[in-house]
Amino acid sequence: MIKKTLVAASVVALGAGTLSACGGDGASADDGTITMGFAQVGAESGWRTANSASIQDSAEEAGIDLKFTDAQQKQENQIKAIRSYIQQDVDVISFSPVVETGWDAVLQEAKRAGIPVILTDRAVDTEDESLYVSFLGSDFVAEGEKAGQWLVDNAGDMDVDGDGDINVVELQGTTGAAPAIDRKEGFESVIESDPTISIGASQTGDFTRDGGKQVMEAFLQSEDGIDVVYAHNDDMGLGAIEAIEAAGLVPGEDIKIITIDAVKDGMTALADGKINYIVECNPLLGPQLMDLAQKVIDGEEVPRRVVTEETTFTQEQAAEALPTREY
Ligand code: GZL
Ligand code: ZN
Repeated sequence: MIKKTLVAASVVALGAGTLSACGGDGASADDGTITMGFAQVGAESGWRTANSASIQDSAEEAGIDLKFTDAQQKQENQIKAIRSYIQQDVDVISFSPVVETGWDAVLQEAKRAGIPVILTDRAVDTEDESLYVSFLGSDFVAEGEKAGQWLVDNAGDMDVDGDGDINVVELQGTTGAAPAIDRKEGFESVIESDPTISIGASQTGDFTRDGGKQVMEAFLQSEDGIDVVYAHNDDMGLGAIEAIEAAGLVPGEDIKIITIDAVKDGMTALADGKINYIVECNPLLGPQLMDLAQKVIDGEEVPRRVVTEETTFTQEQAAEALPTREY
């Protein structure tokens, strides 16, 4: 049984990231193995697949007993999974919230059960800071800013149809998801510095390849003079490439493409010249998550926010990086 470090309720400072849970006994085996319940978003993209593998492999490495569920991108399924972990009285709960809002009730239940929660990948929008002990994930606003900055820096080559304006169509991620909201915000905050750049159309492709393809097919019908596609992830960018090629156009030349993630399929398209720039979003959160979980269970101080390291890739850099790419 994990001995939860019990402290008098009055000194439990959940918000500061110091957590000494007081509540029921952990569901762990007698040998002190930590049990973690992880409620994953789904399997919607190459990024998610790499993220799940990192979490599962790292749990094994760390000797953490992992219970893992895939919510098929539905919030109600994630909430159900978290409730089941509370029922099983796991030692720690972690999840990537598919959307930012609607989590307070179930996180209150976890708090009442004395089970610490670690957020990974995406953030929740809550007033109650005590509902989770740490958030490990990328800075999505910065990712959008990097994408916008590359477009501004290369504006001279981006007005493909030569009409004097750079007309961008945007493939947004899942409506209400932190990466979709923040990547849009970051991108727009940078491109507003160049009055020739504007977003002519913007719609969600739900982070999937099929979603990106369908929305791009519609944009190719409804929008004239598309110069650039800004896709919130590689998978939607890859779907857009299919639509652009089906329309007899050359992706990366007739229409420039900027995406975010830098998963293998995206990097391959970048190296092949079908995508022009990718901002990396690192999915390999597993090792840091397991380290945070161990610290939380041991009652050690953990940072409230851990921002993942990540970079950007041009076509030349992708060709160099591909052979040794982990995901
Ligand atoms: C970002 C992650 C996003 C990826 C998409 O951290 O939440 O969800 O960018 C994935 O590929 O579907
Ligand atoms: Zn133009």
